[in-house]
Parts: sequence; structure tokens; C-alpha cells
Amino acid sequence: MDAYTPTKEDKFTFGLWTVGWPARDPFGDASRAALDPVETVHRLAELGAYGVTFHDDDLLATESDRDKAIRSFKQALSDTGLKVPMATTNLFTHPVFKDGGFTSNDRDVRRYALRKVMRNVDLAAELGATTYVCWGGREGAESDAAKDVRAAMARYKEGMDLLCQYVIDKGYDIRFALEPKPNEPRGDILLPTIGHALAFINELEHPEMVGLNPEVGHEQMAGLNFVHGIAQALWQGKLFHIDLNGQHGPKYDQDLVFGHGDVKSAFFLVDLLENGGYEGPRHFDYKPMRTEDAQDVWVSAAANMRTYLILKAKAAAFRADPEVQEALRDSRVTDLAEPTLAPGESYDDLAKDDFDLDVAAQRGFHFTRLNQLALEHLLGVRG
Ligand code: GLT
Ligand code: MN
Ligand code: MN
Repeated sequence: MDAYTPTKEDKFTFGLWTVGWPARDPFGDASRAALDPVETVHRLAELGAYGVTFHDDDLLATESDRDKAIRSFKQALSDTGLKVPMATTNLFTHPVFKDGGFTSNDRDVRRYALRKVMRNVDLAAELGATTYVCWGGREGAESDAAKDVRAAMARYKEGMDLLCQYVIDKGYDIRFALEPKPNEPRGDILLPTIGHALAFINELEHPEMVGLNPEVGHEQMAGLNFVHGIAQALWQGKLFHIDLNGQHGPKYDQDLVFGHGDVKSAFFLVDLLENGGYEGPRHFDYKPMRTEDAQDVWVSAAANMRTYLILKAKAAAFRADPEVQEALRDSRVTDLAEPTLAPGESYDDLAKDDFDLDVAAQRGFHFTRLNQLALEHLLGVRG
């Protein structure tokens, strides 16, 4: 036990599919045995997690009888006190989804996909989940000839509208969270980034019921700044949930342990989550590397939480450091919170400014010092 030992108050959650990933990849067979969800629940609880999340199919990892699998999962939850804040549907593994679920060119598949989601939404509600994630990994195409994207958007909207209506009619306390990803497994996935998904939500019948579940690695695969994306999602009231993991820039989806990719971005992300008003679970969607054995899986699960807590302490020390506060003022970071027009002013008042263009152009912002202070906190030589 030390300051970085997680407790339930930290609200750390894991997908069953994360620690349970048997490490099959496109080039090689599984390197680990399937994990019994009951064991996963117990192990996560021992490590200090708050909750667990699942796809409908994850529950069937080691037990094919759905009712039996659900019964033992529920028993494990009640034995450990672990919560289920989020659930999701697998619309990607079965070959029937090879051209997508909600946006497959095959109408029968679209209808089946919606039925599959509704069935698991019932279970999610029963287990107390308040967020339902939709990751459309198979919604997309490899050829621009193969998908009428405008029609696909209409079908995506039709699906989300139908699901919102279902939740309203059933009286469930559930909101949907779309998870963007640019590519993999499809060549191009629909709703590839936070920005695309935010714009799509505006077109829905119930935009207030739909937000985002952004994943660190997915935005970084697109070369985007995850911290900026999360800040905008927070600003728009759309950060319903988050998938934390690690990624080294634009390449295949690595799903590394949180902080094991771009650690500086992870530092600023934790700073933002802790100070930006996000109150949802800190959900890890990572994969223990294929090289790891059954014991290493739990070492990697613990590493996610420990890294988060270390970064949380670093971020707090950064914010509390008087030199950082002075540097933030010097860089005028804090000035940005002030509205550009004063109360009662209009655009006419802008003409009255006594403004020296050359003087303003000469003023430096001193961001290097600020950046170095952040780096020194992160590297442990300050605070
Ligand atoms: C899949 C994907 C994840 C999503 C999961 C939720 S499924 O594992 O790689 O990013 O969050 O459906
Ligand atoms: Mn991923
Ligand atoms: Mn994810």
C-alpha cells in the first residue's frame, strides 16, 4: 500500500475484453487462455477497481449458456461489490457484421444488429449501467465505390434514433456514447474522430441522449491531439465516458497500458480530467501485450491504475507550484478566460481601443518555460 494504491473512490473500471483478450492477432494464434468473467471480476476487485464493463459476447467467453453466464456474472458482482457503469454490444466479431451493423449494405443485418443491441441494453439496464457505448468498428469501407456514405449516415441516424426511443419507452436511465476511430478493422471507419461524431450527434432526434466515449489511441492514430478533443467534448457537455490507454502515434491500434504511449499527453489528460469537471468512470480499454502470460495480465491491469494515480499527483503538484502559477500568468494562459468584450460593450467599442500593433506583435508568450516546468514535474525533478 502506498499513495498510488487504487481504491473504489478512484472509479477505475475495465472492460472484460481487456484483461480477457487471449491475444489473437491477424498474424498469430491466441497466446493466452480465455478468462472466466467471474475470475476477472474477483481479480479486478482485489486490485482496487470500482467496476467492470462488458460486451454481450464477453459474458460467453467460457460459458455458452447465456442465462447461466449472466447468473454467475451477477453473483460475482454481488460478492465483490463491483459496479457495471457501462455496457456495449459486439457488432464486429461475427462474420455477419463484415460490412457493418447499423450501416451494413444488407438490410437484414441492420435489423439483426439493432435487435442484438436492444437485447443487451435490457441487460445493461438491469445491471445498473447508465452509459451504453457504440463502437462502430465495422461501419465503414475499403473502397469509396462500396459505401454510399450519405445513405450510411442516414442509416446510422435511424439506428441511434431507434435506440434512443427504445430507452425512452422502457424508462431506462441510459445514455449512449459513440466511440470514434479512424480505421482498423475497416480501411476507413465512419465517424472517424471526436469532431465527426460531435457533428453527427447534432443531426439526431435526441441529441441530449447521445455523447462520446473517446479513446486515447484512436485519436492519436489519426494524428490528433487527444487532450484538445477531450477538452472540446467537455465544453460541449458530451464527455459521457472515456477509454484510457496508450499509443505511439499514427500506426495500428496498440491499446497499450495507459501512459505507456505518449506519457506527456497522458499527464495533460489526467490534469484535464481531474480539473475539468469529468465525473464519470476512468475506464481502461487496453490490451495486455501478446508477449505477456496469465500473471502479467494482472500486472498490466494494476499498471494502468497506478500510472493514472501517479499522473494525478504530478498534475496536482504542477498546479500547486507557485512558479507554475506565475508562469501561467506570464504566458497569459489565465487571461483567455476573460471575455473579449466587457459587459455592455458591442463591436463598436472595438474601434476605441488604443492598440499598438507593433508592440503587441513583439510581446512573447514564454510558452517554453511553461512547457519545461510541466516536463520537470513529469520527470520528477520538481514538486
Ligand atoms: C473493441 C474496440 C474498443 C471498443 C470496444 C467497445 S470494442 O475492443 O477495440 O475500442 O471500446 O465496443
Ligand atoms: Mn483501441
Ligand atoms: Mn475503446
